[in-house]
Amino acid sequence: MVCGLAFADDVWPQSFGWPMEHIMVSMDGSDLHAHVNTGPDNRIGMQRFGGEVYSGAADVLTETYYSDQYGWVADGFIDPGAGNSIWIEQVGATGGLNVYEGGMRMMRPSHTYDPIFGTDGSDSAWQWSGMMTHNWYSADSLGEYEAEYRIYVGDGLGNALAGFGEASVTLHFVAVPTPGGAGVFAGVGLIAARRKRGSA
Ligand SMILES: [Cu+2]
Repeated sequence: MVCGLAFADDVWPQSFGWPMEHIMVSMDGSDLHAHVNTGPDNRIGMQRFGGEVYSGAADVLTETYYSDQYGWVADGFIDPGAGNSIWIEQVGATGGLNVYEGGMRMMRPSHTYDPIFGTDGSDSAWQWSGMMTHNWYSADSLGEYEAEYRIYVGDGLGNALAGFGEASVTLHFVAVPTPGGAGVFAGVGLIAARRKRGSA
C-alpha cells in the first residue's frame, strides 16, 4: 500500500532538550518586547545522533548537531493590526549555524523543515504565526554558536511599519558530543580552545 503520509517506521529528529526554552514576545501598546533566559553561560546544547536518518524533509538534520529547545511564544495578547504580522529577522549568526522551520514539538511529522533565517539562501526575515514555534537549529561542527534577532511589526511582505517599537534577542548554542558517546573529552577540549581564541 502506497498511500498515507506517515509510517510506523518513520524516524523524526529528537526533542531531547527539556524543559522547553521559550523566547517570550510581548506587545505593550505599539512596543514590542522579547526575553529569553539563556545566555553565553547557559547555552542550549545541540547533539548529533549518529546513524539516525530522518524521514522526509527532516532529512536536512541527518548527521548534524541540532536542537529544537528554543521556541517563540506570545506572552499575552499580541495584536499588530489587521493585515500585519510579527516578523523575526536574523541580523547576525555564527557561520555554520543553520535554521529550519519547526512548530509545536509534539507535531514533528508536520513541520516543513524549510530553510529559514538565511539558511540556503532563504530570506533573513521569517513571518511568525504567533503560535508556539520551535524551529530547528543545526550545525555540522562542534563549538559555540549565536544568532541575533530583530523582532518587528511588518506588513504581509515583511516591510517594517513605522509607529511600532522593535525588540531584539540573542540565542546561544553549543554543539556537544552526545552523552555517553566516544570523544566527549576531545569535544570539550575543542570547545575550550574556541572560547579561548574568541576572548583573545
Ligand atoms: Cu514550547
